[in-house]
Amino acid sequence: PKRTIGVLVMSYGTPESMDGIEEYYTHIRRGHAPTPEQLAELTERYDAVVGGVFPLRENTNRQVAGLQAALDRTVPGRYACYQGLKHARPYIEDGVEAMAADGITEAVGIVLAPHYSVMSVGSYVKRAREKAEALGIAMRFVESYHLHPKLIAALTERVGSGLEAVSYARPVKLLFSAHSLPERIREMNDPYEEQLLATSAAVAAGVGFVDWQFTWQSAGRTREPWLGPDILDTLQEVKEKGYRGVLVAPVGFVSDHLEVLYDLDIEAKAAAKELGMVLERIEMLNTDILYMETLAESVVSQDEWQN
Ligand code: FEC
Repeated sequence: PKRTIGVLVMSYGTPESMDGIEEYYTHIRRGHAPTPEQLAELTERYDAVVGGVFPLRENTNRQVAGLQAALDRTVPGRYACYQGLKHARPYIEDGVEAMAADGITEAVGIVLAPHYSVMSVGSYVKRAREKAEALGIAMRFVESYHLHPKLIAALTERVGSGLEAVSYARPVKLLFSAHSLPERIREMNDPYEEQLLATSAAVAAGVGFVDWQFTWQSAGRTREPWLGPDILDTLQEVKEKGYRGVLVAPVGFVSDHLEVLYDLDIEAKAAAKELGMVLERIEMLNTDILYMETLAESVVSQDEWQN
């Protein structure tokens, strides 16, 4: 009989309801509960965006289903997808346990984030690997897919239509963005920045638009320095140079969620308006077919148990 290859699809995770925000935030802070002020502030951000609905959960569910369908088109019946979330249930470890319970002995892990950092994808992989080793599952991982031609094509298409949508506010600056990380990743020779710049350059070349730069967003509120410049400072700088329109392409993210719907659509948009500029952002990939195929092809490339 043919063996089934498990596919552990990992994503950031989001609370299941407003009541779950404290537990979620505590998990992100590695077991340290937030202060009441911090909790209130995060709750307000969720309230402002979604009013009690957490779009990342539904989007991740749909992406996992979309990847399953893409894999089934490639090799029918060979792959079975399981979900594992970094900061919410089902946790990464729960996903590995579910594979073991179904008798899976070989699996591929992939994260719904295209760029590798030891602090992002690296920590997902470490947790999955430890659990898989404990349960006797042989596991391989997709570490990044930031230059996959289908990913670049999907992003290029979105940036192209985004530029058209803001063309009434020329001159337009194209800003690629991603989640900031503590500056100390530089001492670790982390590929994160380089991979993000490579994606940005490939997409800009794809649309043939040269007036772009890269900026960070959503830096954590800790005392250590985070990678900059932050998008709010970049907007100020862009304004001073005489731009009237900005298109943001958050290429470090693949889904509609808090960091896009609040940090960009509410906070950055308001900042741009204050400066007298128009800010638009590209549509997120969500279940874009080219993105689903990017994931499927990346998974198959790590399936060393073929034949
Ligand atoms: O919609 C949602 O409910 C979840 C949105 C969400 C995504 C996301 C992605 C990334 N994060 C990354 C790194 C960090 C680091 C810290 C950190 C903190 C938070 C907090 C919230 C949050 N993150 Fe997140 N992140 C999302 C949400 N993130 C909420 C806590 C409050 C705050 O600081 O705003 C700092 C942790 C610490 O204190 O030590 C570091 C990275 C990504 C993109 C890659 C990925 O998806 O894994 C990197 C989505």
